[in-house]
This record gives sequence, C-alpha cells and structure tokens, in this order.
Amino acid sequence: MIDARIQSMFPPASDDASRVDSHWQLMLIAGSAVWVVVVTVAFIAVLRRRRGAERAGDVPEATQGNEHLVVGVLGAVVPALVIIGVMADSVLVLRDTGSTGSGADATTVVEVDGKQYWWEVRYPEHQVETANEIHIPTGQDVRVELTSPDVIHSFWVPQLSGKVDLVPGETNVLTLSADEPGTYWGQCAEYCGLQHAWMRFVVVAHDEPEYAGWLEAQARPAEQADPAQGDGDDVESGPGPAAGPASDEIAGREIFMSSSCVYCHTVAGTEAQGTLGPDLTHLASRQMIGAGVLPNDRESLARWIEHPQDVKPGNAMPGTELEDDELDDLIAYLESLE
Ligand code: HEC
Ligand SMILES: [Cu+2]
Repeated sequence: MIDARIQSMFPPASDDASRVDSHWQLMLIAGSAVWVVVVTVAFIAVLRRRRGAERAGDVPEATQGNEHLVVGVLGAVVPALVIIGVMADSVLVLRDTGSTGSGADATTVVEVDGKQYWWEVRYPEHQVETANEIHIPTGQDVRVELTSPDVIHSFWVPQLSGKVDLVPGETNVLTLSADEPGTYWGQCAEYCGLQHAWMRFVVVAHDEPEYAGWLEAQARPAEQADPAQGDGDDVESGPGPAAGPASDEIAGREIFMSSSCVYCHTVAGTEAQGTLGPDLTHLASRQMIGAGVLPNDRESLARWIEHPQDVKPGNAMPGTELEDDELDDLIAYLESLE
C-alpha cells in the first residue's frame, strides 16, 4: 500500500502537471513580490507619518501632488499589470493542458464513473472492469471519459493533471499521461456527500509490456473456485501444478453465491452479475478496498464485510453477519480472485 498521507502535486509527473506547477511558481513569485512591495510601502508610510508628526507643518504642498501620482501607479496600474500577467499565463495553461483537450488521438480509452463513494473503471475496448484503480501505459495520452450516475464529483490526480468534473448526464474528457512508471494518488475533488473524503483512487502507470500484461490478466474471467472447474486445468491458484482450488475457497464461493453479495457485485464468469457495487472479478489484484479506506488484506476484508458502515458510514454496502469459519472461507474465496 502506498502512503495514504501523500496527496500532493509535487513533484509533477507529467507535462500537464509540470505546466500547472510552473503556473503555481509564477503565482508564488508574483504574490511574494507584491507582498514585499506592499509591506515595504506600508512601513515607509508609517515611518514618514511619525517623522511628519514630529515636525508638523514642514511638508511642502507640492509633494502631495506627487504622492497622489505615486499612489495611483502603485495602487492601480501595477496591480492591474500583475493580474493581467497571471491571468494570461493561466489562460495559456488551460490551452496547453489536456484537462480540456479531446485526447482524440489517444490509443487507450478508459471510462470512469464517479459514484457515491467509489470509482467504477472500464476499458471498453478490452471488456475489463475494475474499481478505484486506473492502470495506464507511460509516455502516451490516455483518454479518460468521465461521468456520474448520481451527483457531481471531480476527478483529480494532482501529480498528473488538472481537475475535471463528473456531471450526471454528460461525459467530460480528460487526457491523462505519466512520464514515469509509478503509483499516483487521485481524489474526488468536489464535495459529494458523507464519504467524499474516502473517495480516493490510484493511477498506476506501467511500461508498455507490463501494462499489456495487466490488461490481459484483467480481461480473463475469475479463476474459478468452482468444484466443476477445479479439475486440474487451474494451474495458477493451487500449490501444485495439478491442484484445483482449495476447499475453503470452494466453500467461500458457495457462501458468496448464496448471499446478498451477488445482487450488488459481479464476478465475471459466474452467476454474480450485480452492478451496484464494484466488480470483484480481480479484487485480489487491487491495493486497497473501499476507495482507499482500508488496505486489501484479510483483516480489512473481514472488517469491511461485517461492518462496512462502521468503516465508511453512509456507503451503499450493508453489513453481513457470518459465522467466523464462514467469514474465513468467504475471504479465502475473495483472495483467490486475482
Ligand atoms: C446493497 C449492495 C451490496 C451488497 C449486498 C454487498 N455489497 Fe459489497 N459493496 C457495495 C458497494 C456500493 C461497495 C463500494 C462502497 C464504497 O467504497 O463506497 C462495496 C464494496 C465491496 C468490497 C470492496 C471492493 C473494492 O474494490 O473496494 C468488497 C470486497 C465487497 N463489497 C464484498 C462484498 C461481499 C463479500 C458481500 C456479501 C457478503 C457484499 N459485498 C455485499 C455494495 C454491496
Ligand atoms: Cu466527492
């Protein structure tokens, strides 16, 4: 799990983010310069007033006309120039960055739906669906199509791009790119309800071959912990080459398929086809659950399944009461969904 505290645009990791960064530097420098000038002038004014009070009546009439001119230039013309300069650069940033671009020549398209309070992520060209984790290839533009079925959310990966809103009934487009492989935090940046703060996600940027491998793995249906299919061809999930799924996985699968889980969750290749909650086909490949609220491990899965409303009050998943051994089996099944 990556450090949950890091949620910063520094250091920028894409051309767009670098452009936003340079604009931020400009504002910092301009703002600091204005501050220094204003404070210096205020000091001079205070000192002169004191001296003026000491020798009252000494100031000749003529200098007052000059002062009006100085005050006029410093107070109106200089601020106007500074504001126009900063604004001009911000207009250029908007033009230059993919936040408003169409990403029309992007070869990778990702559809992202912002939901209360998690992110549904689809790769329409590859029949891949996942949640709260967006994988992209490095060094190329990725077209992200953003919408929402409920309220307005905002998609923001500070190190990679600007913010774009997800608006019900509309599709907004953001072009995302990352220079280097790595994991970058994203966050909903438009207040959307009780768990807005726990509506986080990660963008994982891979080299091209690694990305292709990820995509291929995600496009496969779940490894079947199904007794009917565990007949020796399931090489990857067992300890030995000819082993099928372990017995607790089989039991856990049964519990999953006969519980309410299937009404809300999909596991591709099984009868679980619910769409209200995240697709769990490759749950075990994800770093975290509940849009960043917990790491993806046994203990957290147990807490989440039994008490999702304690972990993340107001989210759309109800708790499920299970016997301890049933819960263990269920988690064994979930952990087999790689
Ligand atoms: C009424 C619908 C509903 C039911 C029933 C339900 N879930 Fe969920 N589940 C959700 C929603 C919605 C989320 C996402 C919550 C969020 O992050 O805000 C979720 C999240 C999860 C997650 C985390 C997934 C991720 O990638 O973050 C797991 C694991 C999970 N559910 C397992 C289960 C299991 C196991 C059951 C059955 C015992 C179950 N769910 C029953 C709606 C449901
Ligand atoms: Cu939000």
